[in-house]
Parts: sequence; structure tokens; C-alpha cells
Amino acid sequence: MVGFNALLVSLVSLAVTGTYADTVARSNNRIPWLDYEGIVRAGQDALNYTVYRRELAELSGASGPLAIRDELEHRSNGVPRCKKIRKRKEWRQLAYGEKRDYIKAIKCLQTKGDYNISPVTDNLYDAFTQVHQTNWTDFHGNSWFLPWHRWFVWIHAEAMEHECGYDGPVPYWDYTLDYRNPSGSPIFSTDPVIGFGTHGNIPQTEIGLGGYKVDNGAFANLRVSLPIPHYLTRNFSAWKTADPEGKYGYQLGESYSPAAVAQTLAAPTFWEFEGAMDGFNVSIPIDPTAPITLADIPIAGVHNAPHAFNMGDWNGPTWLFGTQWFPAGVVAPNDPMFWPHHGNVDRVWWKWQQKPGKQWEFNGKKGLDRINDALPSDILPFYNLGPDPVVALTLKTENWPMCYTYSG
Ligand SMILES: [Cu+2]
Repeated sequence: MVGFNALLVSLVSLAVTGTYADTVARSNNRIPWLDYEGIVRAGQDALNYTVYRRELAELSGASGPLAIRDELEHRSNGVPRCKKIRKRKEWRQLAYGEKRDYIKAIKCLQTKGDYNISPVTDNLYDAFTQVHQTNWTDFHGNSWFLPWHRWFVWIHAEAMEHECGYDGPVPYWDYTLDYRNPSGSPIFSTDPVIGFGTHGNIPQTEIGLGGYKVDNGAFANLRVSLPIPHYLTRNFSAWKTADPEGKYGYQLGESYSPAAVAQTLAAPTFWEFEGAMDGFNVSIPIDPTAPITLADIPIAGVHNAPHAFNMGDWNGPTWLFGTQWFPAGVVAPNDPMFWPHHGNVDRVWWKWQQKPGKQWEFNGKKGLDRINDALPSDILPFYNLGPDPVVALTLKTENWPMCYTYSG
């Protein structure tokens, strides 16, 4: 058994190689409301911690003595602390004024400069879409998916606060409440102040595989810029093409029903959880006796199905299949529904992490081919949308810098 101090020294030297700090230093812009140096320090600290736990587990054949874990969790290393932990809320729990201000702040991002994030446009709204579509197969359909999108949603919330003054609760859409009639959810209200709107009535064929212009709600006639300027487009009947026999329920609702979420949460490893969330058949079926494995086709899964019931911007790559814009454009963040949807994806992961021993678990594969192992020390690419975080830093939402939690 290696001594505690020797182990600590070897782990610290392993983590603080300078590579990560160099990567962050190379970014050619600075977003003033992000603490780049603090994020580097916190990343190294989180990395030391997760690597340390793994080594300890290998040495002891267990998850490590609790006392040591607690000591590490409270180690500071000059890492900033959360001033408070914010609670994210389901859309329906927001007060009228909070919904109004949240929607206003989303639109406000179209009026703010993008710190040279995008070479194509110059506003923060588009910058998020730009970053999301850059080398997108690196962080979809593999182990980077959940940590990458967690960080992405968090940065978006920071932008809404620091650029546009929204400091209310960050909402998620709990679609298990609506799985029998998703597009009938109150979040799609046509209210011009607090509604995300429906799919509209005016056929839209500017780009992609068509759909309808969103012509009602607070985002009526919204113009978005990527891959080329067009009206925000949706089509809530597109799921029929993907699921003609209604195997996955109305608007694919059975893929994100309470039962489907419960089944997903039963995944024994991060990699299997990722496969079930992301809709990729990368794992053995969680219940081999089940007649249908919800994780076995891309339209299924807690993450994929809400994208897939709707054709249009929010759909992502499928909308652009066979058009001149595929595969460069994965423009789902064009639709503001992206944020409450991914808030819920993040929440389901958070729930899984609350299970014993799961807080720091990260494993599986990375890349389009899913061959190489994914590691807590992997650096997630954000293409100048702030400093690139190490995966380890994204694993606990209550730690600095994210400082948020969910009520359940
Ligand atoms: Cu995505």
C-alpha cells in the first residue's frame, strides 16, 4: 500500500502538467464575466480529486475511506467558493414575472456582441449555436455528451445574467409531466409574453426539411442566423415519420415517460446511463426481458426523443439530412426550447449522480467512433466560449463555478 503522502504527491504532479492551463491560456478572447484563472485552478483541483479517488479505489478495492474523501472535498487550493447554491426550477414553478424576464433575456442575447466567438456572426445568441455545431460529433453520442451540455447550459445561464440581467431561476422542462401530450404542454403557450409558442401554421421552406414558421408566442417571427438567416422553424407532427406505428407513444412520449426515465436512472454505470439518455445502443439492455429497449434507436432516449418529435431548428441534424447544410449545421440552440430541454437532461443526470457512489463516476468512450476511453481529465472543447473545462470540473453542479442544484 502506497503511503498517503506519496500518493498525493504523485497525483498532484500527474494533474498539474501545465497542459490544461496552456490550453486555456491559448484561447484568443476573454469573456469578462468568467473567471478563467479560477476555472483552471478549480479544474486542476477537481481533477486531482477524481483521479485520486480512482487510484484509491484501485488500491483498496473499494471507493476509498469516507474521511479522506471529505478532506479532499473541502480542500481549497485557492479555488473560489460558491457564494450561494442556486436552485433550478421546472418551468411551471416560475412566477409570471420570472418567465417574462427569462424569455426577454434569451432574446436580449441577440443584441450582445460575441467576443469573437463566431467568425460568421457577432451576437451571443448565434455564438451558442456556432459553438454547438463546431465538430459536434465530438460531444454527441459519446461520454462527453452530458458534461459538455451541462457546461454549455451553465454558460448560457451566466450570459443571460451578466449580459442581460436575468438572475431568476434557470428553468428546465420536465417532459414526464407532459409525455401523453407533449406539444400541449403549457411551456408551448401562445402567450406573446411568456409562451415559447407552438409550431405555427405558415409553411417554411427556407432551409432544412421544412416545417412551419413559429408565428405565435414570445418568439413569433424570430430570425436566427445559422447556417443561413431564416425564421425559427418547428413541426410538431414530424414524429409520425420516425415512428409511424406509434411504438414510442404520442410524439415519442413513451421515450420520456416517468417509466422510461426510471429505467434510464437504473443504469449501473455512467456509460450505460449515457447510452440510455443519448439514445445510442452503446450498452447491453438494462432490462434484457423488456420487449423494446428504449435505448436502441436514435429517436428514443430521454434526450433524443424531445428533439425528434419536432422537425425544425430544435430537431438538430436530422432536419438537415439530405440538404446542402448537412452535416455542418447542428443548429438546435437556434430554438430557445433547447435550454429548458437540456436543463432537464442535465437534471436527470444530476438525479443519477445522487445515487450512492455515482457523484464522480465518469467512464465510457469518446469520439464519433467510440473507441478511445473517455477520462475525467479530458478537456471539453468550447471554441472560445469561455475556458475549456476538464470533465472532472463538470461532475458536481454544487461546486464552484457552477454553484447550482435541483430540488429533485
Ligand atoms: Cu447538443
